[in-house]
Amino acid sequence: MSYYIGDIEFKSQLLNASGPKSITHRQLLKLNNTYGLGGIVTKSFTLDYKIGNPSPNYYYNHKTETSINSIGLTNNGAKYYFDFININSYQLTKPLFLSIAEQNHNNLNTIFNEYLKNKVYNIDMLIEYNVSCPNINNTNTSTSNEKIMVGYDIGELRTRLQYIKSLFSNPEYKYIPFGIKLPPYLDRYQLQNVANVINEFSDIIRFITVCNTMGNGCMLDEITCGSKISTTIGGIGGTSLKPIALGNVKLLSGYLKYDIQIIGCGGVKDVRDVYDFMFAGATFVQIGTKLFENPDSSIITKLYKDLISE
Ligand code: RRO
Repeated sequence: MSYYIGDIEFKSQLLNASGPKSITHRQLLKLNNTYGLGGIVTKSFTLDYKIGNPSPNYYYNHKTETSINSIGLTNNGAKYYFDFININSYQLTKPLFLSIAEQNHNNLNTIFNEYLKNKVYNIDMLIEYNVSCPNINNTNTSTSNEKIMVGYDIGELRTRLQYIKSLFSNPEYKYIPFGIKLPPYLDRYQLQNVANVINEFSDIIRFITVCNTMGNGCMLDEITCGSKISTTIGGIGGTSLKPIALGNVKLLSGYLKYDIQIIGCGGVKDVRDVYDFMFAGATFVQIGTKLFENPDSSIITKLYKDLISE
């Protein structure tokens, strides 16, 4: 069975979520070689390399199957990810989502130009624009430039998309399969407004990923009562996020124009979860927390085999 975003074909609806095991060339190649994974998503990157937050910046609670992270956008910079494509083009077998979290307009333009320069025609490259990282401005390591997250700022979201659309007026850009990764929304009016903005830009938005981790979480150690992560506050993923992600997918699938594909993300660990997201309106799902917890990525292969044997 095949799944599509535009005319890009995927052999499976399972994708990794940006972040876990997707920072280095080696990790990305491993994802490419994971049987059952339909496409690869890179760690969100910026034009320039970012070191991220000090460790510990990730913690997983086994009892609740819930994670917290404040990785802090650790990435090797755009050139590194375009190099990955060029060096490995002969062996990449799956569509590749470049997850971009660049906030600066000029830098974004540079990354889009690099995309065109590096487009290798035998590889399908999509762009997942991340407007929902909970760990950029609001950790206790940042003291200035505090700003509302773009995904929660309807005006800024529209401005960003207008800018990106202006880039698409270059005929070459028209062929970029573009989508955005949204944060979880707890307010229905806000969700409707976001859906309206996405519909306004349905000429460039081919897919949305719903959703990123839920920001402003905190997990404390049972004995010391100290924070499990160095920044105290971080994004919550895994099982605790699933009902919110599912509700967001359900509502957005009702509000959005039908040709915008939805990628569900939040607490996917078994076949039931994949079906839940499909029933809610998603075509694809991403696996984040469970992949972090699964050193050899065998969860993806198992999930795929379970799905095709149903
Ligand atoms: O790197 C991170 O801290 C991070 C990112 Br960019 C994101 O989009 N979501 C998340 O939970 N962590």
